[in-house]
Amino acid sequence: MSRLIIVSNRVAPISEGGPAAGGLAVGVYDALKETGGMWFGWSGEVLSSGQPQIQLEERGPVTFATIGLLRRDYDQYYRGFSNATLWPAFHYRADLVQYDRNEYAGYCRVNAWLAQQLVPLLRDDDVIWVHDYHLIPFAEALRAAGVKNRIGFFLHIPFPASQVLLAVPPHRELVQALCSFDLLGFQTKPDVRAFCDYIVNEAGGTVEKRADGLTQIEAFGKTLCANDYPIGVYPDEVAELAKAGERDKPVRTLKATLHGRKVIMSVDRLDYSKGLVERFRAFERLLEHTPSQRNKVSFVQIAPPTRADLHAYQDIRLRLEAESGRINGRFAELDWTPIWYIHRQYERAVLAALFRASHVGYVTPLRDGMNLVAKEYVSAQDPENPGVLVLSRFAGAAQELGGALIVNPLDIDGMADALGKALSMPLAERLARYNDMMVQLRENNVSVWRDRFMRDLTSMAAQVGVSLPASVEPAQP
Ligand code: ADQ
Repeated sequence: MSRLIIVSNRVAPISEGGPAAGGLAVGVYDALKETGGMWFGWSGEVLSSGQPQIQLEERGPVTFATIGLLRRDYDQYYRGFSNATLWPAFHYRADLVQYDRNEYAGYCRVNAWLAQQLVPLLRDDDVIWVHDYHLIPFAEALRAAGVKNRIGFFLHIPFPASQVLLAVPPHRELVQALCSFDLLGFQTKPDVRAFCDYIVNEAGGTVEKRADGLTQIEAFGKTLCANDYPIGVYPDEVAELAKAGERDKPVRTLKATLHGRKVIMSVDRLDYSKGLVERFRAFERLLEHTPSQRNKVSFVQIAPPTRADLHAYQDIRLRLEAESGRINGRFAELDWTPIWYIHRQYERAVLAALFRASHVGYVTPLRDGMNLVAKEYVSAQDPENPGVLVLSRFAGAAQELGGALIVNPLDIDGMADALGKALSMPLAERLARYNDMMVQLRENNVSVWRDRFMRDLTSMAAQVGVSLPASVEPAQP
């Protein structure tokens, strides 16, 4: 039987229900544990010397195949080109892009090396699904090693407008490498449009909509397809977790400490793309302009630090510490702390219960491929008395969650108004918005995301006579 092989930069150390600060880890593991297969990638270990060896570990239907990275590879491929060049550029922060051609060479070298490590583990009929910006050259490297299997790619982060992508010096090589995949998946239609715009206007290729809805691309001598596949969550599972977590200590403590005050809740990895500074200022603006809200509401921001060895991340951390201290100093009273700023990870059940206990989900990234927190917040609500989601128009999730109060995260007054509206929204309107969003979340859960992508990838395989994983039916035209 054919297998699904997932390749991602990091194979997450996931335990059921445990903390997992990262949307890719959450989405991919939820998808893989149902079908079974192999998950290949970096173990998270950084070795100062030696020859990294693959470790295989079976956990239920999933085989984890992980390998360490040498220090130089980690610095160039992961810390350097992936996170100091691609991440800011793809989140429209050309001002933060740092480029070093040695790091780009390291990025390509590590992709080729990882591909060579995977090759001996592959069977002829495996279907390979590669994830995210760390691995853009991966299909090119597998093809160079003679691999003929179907290979798909899913980009978890936004694909930027051409004029922003041009800020990355090897933009052409990157797009050419993407064209070695058979199927490219993006989070939203605007991402697909941005990619097609580059193909037509910068690469001189062609794009054409097919009868089955896929966009067919001809460029760099290759033919491939692209489509949008918005990643989802399992809303009913999140709701169950939220109910179960209500008895956990952090949730009881939160409720006891609040003395009936309302809660605005945010949960993010600490990242400059998440719009945290603007978010803090909009909360400040609410307190400034609406004195009746003072001592009536607290804002809880949970943000575990990530990529702490990069300057831009140290910078955002310092700015947030300064902002939360300043705002608390300005408004706090002996019995009330306006902003609770917490740097730690929580178990999924605890997070879900915290979402359920809060009146407003405040999710305002400056750019975000999708944003699973927005979907988890809605899913976790009490169906009889749901909270309100305030959501940035620049999160991919805004394309689906029309029942949220959609805001522009650069409009501080607009966000403060939306917070005020959310805090006083009548039950009937909250219910209507919640029910509307839950229909959408149930229709497009993680299985649907995985199955749509796999169907499209394997139906292409069927056309060329490659056999398919038994669990995945080819798409009907
Ligand atoms: P991320 O940028 O990591 O993901 P997001 O989609 O919000 O962003 O996922 C974060 C995940 O980590 C959520 O499931 C959340 O519950 C969890 N998490 C966050 N903080 C946590 C904490 N303190 N403790 C425990 N868990 C925590 C990338 C892209 C997104 C895209 C996802 C999936 O940047 O745009 O939605 O991949 O494709």
